[in-house]
Amino acid sequence: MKKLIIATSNKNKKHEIKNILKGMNIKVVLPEDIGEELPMVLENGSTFRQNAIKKSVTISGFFSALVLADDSGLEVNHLDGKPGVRSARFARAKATDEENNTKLLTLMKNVPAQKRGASFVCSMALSDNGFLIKAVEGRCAGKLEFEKKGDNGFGYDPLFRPVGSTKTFAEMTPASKNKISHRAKALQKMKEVLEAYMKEGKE
Ligand code: ITT
Repeated sequence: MKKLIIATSNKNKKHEIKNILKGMNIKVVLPEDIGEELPMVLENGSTFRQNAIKKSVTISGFFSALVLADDSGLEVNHLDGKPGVRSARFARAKATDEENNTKLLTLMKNVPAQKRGASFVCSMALSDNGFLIKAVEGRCAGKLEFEKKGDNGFGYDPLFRPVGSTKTFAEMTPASKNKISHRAKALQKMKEVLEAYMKEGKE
């Protein structure tokens, strides 16, 4: 069975990706499963797509393997798309989720409900042996709450309520989030790419 390495050091992303890919005819492994550390890749692109491609190409060259990388974050309409590619380090370098959420709530303090639109974005790139196979994107639109709600998930999940839901991502079960999230949507597209790529290899 072909092996796919998930190139992320974010443990929440790892679990979400592993769960969503369950049932595919591919062995999904994490770098720690094979006793390796991920090489550092500087995420200095101006788009999620650039960063996802850079991570997956670099890491798949390093491991000489099939690698999936994700770059993701939150775009807030009222803040002209911020925090965007800086989502993980919005408050400062190596910020905690708590610090990032506090900064976002402070910036959005007097912004009324109808102007609190935001979208989670996830770019995913698949590479083999240092060559890009494909990059895809998934989006999930919603609104920002005025305070944190819920304990599940990670990052900005307690502040984000997807369109059509009464719950924030952090109030949902992981299974419910994984049905509608930006990451789930990107992975649905990537599953088709992976299936076609594996089929090609057998021909
Ligand atoms: P890797 O680069 O190792 O994958 P990372 O945590 O640095 O891990 P990113 O650069 O993609 O990942 O930054 C993602 C940040 O965006 C993450 O730290 C969260 O703050 C936010 N984010 C992304 N997806 C999210 C989700 O599903 N729920 C909540 N916050 C999310």
